[in-house]
Amino acid sequence: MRMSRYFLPVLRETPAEAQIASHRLMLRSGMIQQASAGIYSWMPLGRRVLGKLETIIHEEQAAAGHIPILMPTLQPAALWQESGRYDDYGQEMLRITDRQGRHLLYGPTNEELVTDIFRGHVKSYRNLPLTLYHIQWKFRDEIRPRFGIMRGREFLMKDGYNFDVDEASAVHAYNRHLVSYLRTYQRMGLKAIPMRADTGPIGGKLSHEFLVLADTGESELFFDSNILELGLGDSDIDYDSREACASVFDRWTQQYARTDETHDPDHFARHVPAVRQRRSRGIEVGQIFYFGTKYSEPMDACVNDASGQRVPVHMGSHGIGVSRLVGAIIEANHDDKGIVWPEPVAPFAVGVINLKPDNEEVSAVCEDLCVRLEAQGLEPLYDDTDDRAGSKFTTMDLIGLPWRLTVGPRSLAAGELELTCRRDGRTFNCAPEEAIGRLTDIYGVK
Ligand code: 5CA
Repeated sequence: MRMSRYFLPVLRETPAEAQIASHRLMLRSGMIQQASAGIYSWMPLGRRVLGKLETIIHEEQAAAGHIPILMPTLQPAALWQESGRYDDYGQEMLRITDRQGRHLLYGPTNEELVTDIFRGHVKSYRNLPLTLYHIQWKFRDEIRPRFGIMRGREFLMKDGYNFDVDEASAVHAYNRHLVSYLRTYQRMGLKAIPMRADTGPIGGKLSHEFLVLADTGESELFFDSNILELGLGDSDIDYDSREACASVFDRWTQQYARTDETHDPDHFARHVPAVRQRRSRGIEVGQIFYFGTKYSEPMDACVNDASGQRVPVHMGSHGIGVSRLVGAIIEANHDDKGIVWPEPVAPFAVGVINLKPDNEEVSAVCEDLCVRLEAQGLEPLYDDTDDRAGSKFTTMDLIGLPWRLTVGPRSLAAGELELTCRRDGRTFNCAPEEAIGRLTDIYGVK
């Protein structure tokens, strides 16, 4: 992509309304623009990052055997009256009446709608297990939207819903989601820690939130530092194996890790050695629930089990805050010059800076570089503008592409360009060929 033809409305000044780094940097780098309180437009750069996150989520959901669908943002109130949540949900729900006087709502979550889809079609345990999910905009009329997209009113969520014949298979679905979420966050360059959670308006008794450590997070966390040592290994999990998923669940949940909502100070003091007690803040980037028959019973979503008996299905729901994740990733990856994207979620793989766009030889090398990078599937953002070099570097640092290629007449005379790492400033002077080779290695191009 040529910068001269792109739409990258960066701001030079720091917006006064932004209190935390991610909000500030998203506004400054032209990723988002506020439409009204808690509601944002996603500009080209921000939209690209959302797209990267969605791709990772879809790939990990497919690996776990979950099936993508797409439900609408507007839902009929009647379904929520069936479950009893229409009145319970309170003022966070945006209620709408259409010209026919029909009552609708902008979905804050989708348990009812997906249960309605399920009950119309699935009648036998033989068609289970089934997990349907989508990535769709939600609306919650938060009383205090803040920190930009971090606590928005309209926000993008991946929400999935499992349908199982009994509790044991629904618990397996729960564990499977925990594993697949850990893998999803890890691929985004984040360490997200599952913590026991309250269930709030979604319901049920079993729930975990996933928290990313960050000083600016809204949740207060208490945990055993041992949990920071846990990883997923390089194992390819067998998602069909109840034992394999349960063992990952056990490993991650046997260490003390709670938010202020569920924290038990006595237990923490008695069972976690003082040297391992950690207190910190964190950003909630996902939550999983098991709520049994809370929706299937009132909505009559039943299947025939193996003995021919009609039973309500056991369900859970599982959410990832997709738009909030963009903020969480920036909170965890920035410095005083701007964002520092982890490679897997970067909006472009590499920035190419042309220091002398009016020099034919330099421009030819830059253009050739871009063609060859694109051929490898590595999208470059090519700064071919007439801006001053200093301003080009400032913008590149602000938008935080992980790697930068700088091409100018002086180094080119020696057949070289500069490859620079955004995170640590490491610079390699090398031939274009070698730079492309390094980048394909870094990005694992096959
Ligand atoms: N139905 C369940 C799971 S699908 C559900 O709605 N869960 S939730 O309420 O926990 O939301 C899932 C995730 O959406 C949260 O973990 C959080 O990361 C994100 N989220 C929730 N509210 C907001 C908000 N106001 N702004 C941005 N992200 C949000």
